Amino acid sequence: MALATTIMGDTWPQLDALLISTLRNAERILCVSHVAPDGDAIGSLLGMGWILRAIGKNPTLALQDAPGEEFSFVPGYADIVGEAQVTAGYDLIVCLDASSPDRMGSIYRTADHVAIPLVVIDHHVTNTRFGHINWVEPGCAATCQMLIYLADAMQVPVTGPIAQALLTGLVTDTLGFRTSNTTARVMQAAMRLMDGGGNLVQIVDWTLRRTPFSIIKLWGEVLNQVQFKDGVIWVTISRAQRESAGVDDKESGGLANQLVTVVGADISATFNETVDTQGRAAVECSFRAKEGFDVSKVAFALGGGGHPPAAGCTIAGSLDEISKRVVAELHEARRIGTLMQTAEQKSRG
Ligand SMILES: [Mn+2]
Repeated sequence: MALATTIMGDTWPQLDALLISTLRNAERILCVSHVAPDGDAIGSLLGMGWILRAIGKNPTLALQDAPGEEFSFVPGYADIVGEAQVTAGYDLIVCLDASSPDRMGSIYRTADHVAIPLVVIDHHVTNTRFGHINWVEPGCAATCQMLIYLADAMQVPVTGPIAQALLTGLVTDTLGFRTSNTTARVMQAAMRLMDGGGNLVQIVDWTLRRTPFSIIKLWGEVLNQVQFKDGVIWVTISRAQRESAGVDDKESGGLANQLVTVVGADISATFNETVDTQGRAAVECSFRAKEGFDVSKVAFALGGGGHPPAAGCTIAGSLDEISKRVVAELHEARRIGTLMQTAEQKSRG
């Protein structure tokens, strides 16, 4: 596949013939989603697996990091394999919900896989179009929403395990249909998945209404050091604090989601002390923004990615140094958002 093809918003579904024929003609398919997998990563990976099985394929579904136990209710969860079970012998790789190739982590091995056609299916506005076929729909609230339209185009009914897997990603990426990208089309998609057997109550109970006690202890540790200035609220989480609370590396229980609900906060951030792939000190940054503010540009400029209301990145350096530097960027993003809102109000009179 010499020419890269990018399928975007309005051109769908006219250009989908190449995508569909590529999927239909492949025999040995590797599906992969992103490191630190969330509900949309796992839901789109498993949903794609079920769609491909419906057309007679037997794909390998792989993730670098083992999916959380809170997703064990999703049909096909036990079929997900790790790096060790990934070979070089595929004729197609399908990458789901990942905005850049590094997000596939150790599953994508350039030496083994670079010659294999790569299909990218993603809804992140920051997607770098790193596949041979790139289908990127920033207008969709989840990659799982895109897979409903893919199933339609392939005449695969969105029922049973497909419905449950796809509804999981739609519910988790919209935080239970509450994010600003929850359009009427998202609700129509959800209704179709529920009609097809998706169990909304089960998904909400297992994924959203669920906080490990260790997370509550961690919040207790860190929240007395929370800082709030000029519409930006942030907190740092050290490895020592995580250890004392008994919380795994990188886990913060979605604290940035909680912080952005603070009255007067337009942008929130958590800074999680960690080590990068080379073993150097690094900080995992997670950003959230209220409607009208954009944290995806900040994350992308720092080597990460995401959406205007939710984005993140990992940067080498110390917790103190990185948080200071990034908070300055967030204040700038907040200033730009405020200016744009003022301009919009003026133009409306
Ligand atoms: Mn997603």
